[in-house]
Amino acid sequence: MKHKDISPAAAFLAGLWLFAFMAVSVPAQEEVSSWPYANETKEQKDARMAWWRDARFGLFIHWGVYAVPAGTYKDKQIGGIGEWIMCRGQIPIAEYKQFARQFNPVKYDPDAWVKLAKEAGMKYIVITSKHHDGFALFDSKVTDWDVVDAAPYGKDLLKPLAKACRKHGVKLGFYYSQAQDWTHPGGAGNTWDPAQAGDMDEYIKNIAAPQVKEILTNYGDIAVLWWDTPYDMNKQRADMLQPLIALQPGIITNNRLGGGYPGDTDTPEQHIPATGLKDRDWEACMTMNDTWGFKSYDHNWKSAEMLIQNLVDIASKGGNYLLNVGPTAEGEIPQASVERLKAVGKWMKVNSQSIYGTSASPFAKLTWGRCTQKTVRGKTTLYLHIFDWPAAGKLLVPGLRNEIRKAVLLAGNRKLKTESAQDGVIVNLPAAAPDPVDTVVALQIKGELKVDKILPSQKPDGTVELSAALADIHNPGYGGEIKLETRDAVRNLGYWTDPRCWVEWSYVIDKPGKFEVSAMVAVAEAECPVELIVDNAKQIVRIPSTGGYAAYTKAVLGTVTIDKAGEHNLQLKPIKENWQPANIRTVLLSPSP
Ligand code: H79
Repeated sequence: MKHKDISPAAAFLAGLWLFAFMAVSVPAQEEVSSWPYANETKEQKDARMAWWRDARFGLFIHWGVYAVPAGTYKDKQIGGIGEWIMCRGQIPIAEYKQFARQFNPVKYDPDAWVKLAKEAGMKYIVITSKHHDGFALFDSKVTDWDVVDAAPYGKDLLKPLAKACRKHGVKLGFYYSQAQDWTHPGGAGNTWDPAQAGDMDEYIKNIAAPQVKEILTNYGDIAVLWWDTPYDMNKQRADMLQPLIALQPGIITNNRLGGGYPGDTDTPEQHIPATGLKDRDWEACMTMNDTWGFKSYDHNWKSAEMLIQNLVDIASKGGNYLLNVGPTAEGEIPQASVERLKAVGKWMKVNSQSIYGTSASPFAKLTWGRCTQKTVRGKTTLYLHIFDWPAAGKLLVPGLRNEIRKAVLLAGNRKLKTESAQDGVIVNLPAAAPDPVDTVVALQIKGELKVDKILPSQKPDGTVELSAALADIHNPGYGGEIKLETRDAVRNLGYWTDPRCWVEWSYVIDKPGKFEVSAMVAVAEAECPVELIVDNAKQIVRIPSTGGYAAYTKAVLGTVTIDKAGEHNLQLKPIKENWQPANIRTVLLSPSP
């Protein structure tokens, strides 16, 4: 099916399909002829990925003509992400092109942008060389739809950025929308303007491929090529682009080329995978508000605290964080973004060694925060990221069996006392948290890391408490997200407005039997139906209304039989119809007669 033939509704569904596609990795095709790294050894791959794995934190920049309408078309605020305004507003090409005449970024200061990224602790930048609207931020010889020919500014925007990156030692990557192109004939995604009709193979051959060659040739070392939305891509089309990456030896590409090519990195968008992604390098790309490209009225900014905890959460799961800014048409990064990047940088100044070059946590789940780890010349350091400061000043590192060489608070380099206990290692902390957002303890251990996996288990009375902090949270990205928040000093699974979000816990049972499942919940409106799944056995249960979002009550959900000792799993999945947002503090399994 050619994209021209599909209705907007079908296009929307295709968008959703695409979005689902992004969440999973692409299976490699048997024949990977044009993949330049097809015969790479593990050692070569590790060497090529080394800087990227070390970096853990990068800046995404979405910048283009869409910053001119900035979310408003014909006096109407257009919903959704700002760089999609042409599509969402069904703006004819001729009309959209007029916006370029106001794209005049006279305040563009690439040196300041790179310095800001560096100050935030970021090691690389990925900028939209061309987004879905087809507009190039560089001087392209194959089109006039670029900043040099179509905008009053008239200068290549990527050249000075490349220069600034080189000067400050920050790696540079290019985002390139290879499939969707709403202005060049034949590009995918434009269902509203017949002026864009054309052959996609020709578009790839005459626009996308030459432009990719341009961005990989004219700007010095390029560290990353970030493909996006492989709409209507197939192997034949991908094969016109893939070989070009050989122009930049060692370049890293993501999983969004299409045609069956997995690339180097998986790219969860707008969400953090519950437990990371196994056996794949991955990078969560996320916005600071609700748009990538600048929207004048989007003030829904995440707090700096949340950005720091996201960075840590991602690192603790072995991934990179690509955090976005959307500069204005004048060339300014919004002040709200600047402030947040500086706040993250302030935290990084003290704690960056707990991020750079680290790998995923060796622990199952920690009630008080996250953990990252690093082994240098055989010596392992665990970085304990304390989000929730323990009241008694004693931090249990559950299941850790090593002797401790040294424990240090990164804030102030203060040495801490530790002791071994039955459940693990206890770190003695000062009474107050030096940093309430995330105080980091560097725990240098002796010998090879030894950790017993400790899961929630039965108390002497046979109950198992599954607390909010121990839940694996599954958020889909785009839409609502469950947030692990603190309410009245208690951790809570909140903002559960989207029925696609769900949670699960792992735990251990040593005295099997029949259990009553209850939960400490607060639900305002009406009862909400949810699937309670224990070890794949599903039942539909109802969380009753408790009369308010702050009115926590213990609600009995149902009864389950667990007849084997060992590790088990419990999931709560909303039923779409009649879903009511629920606040959940804990789920409790209690032996039942
Ligand atoms: O560049 C950013 C987005 O513009 C781009 N990827 C990030 C890095 C992107 N393009 N498509 N998608 C992501 C998939 C998302 C599609 C959806 Fe929608 C968002 C489906 C529903 C909401 C797009 C916007 C289609 C309808 C509104």
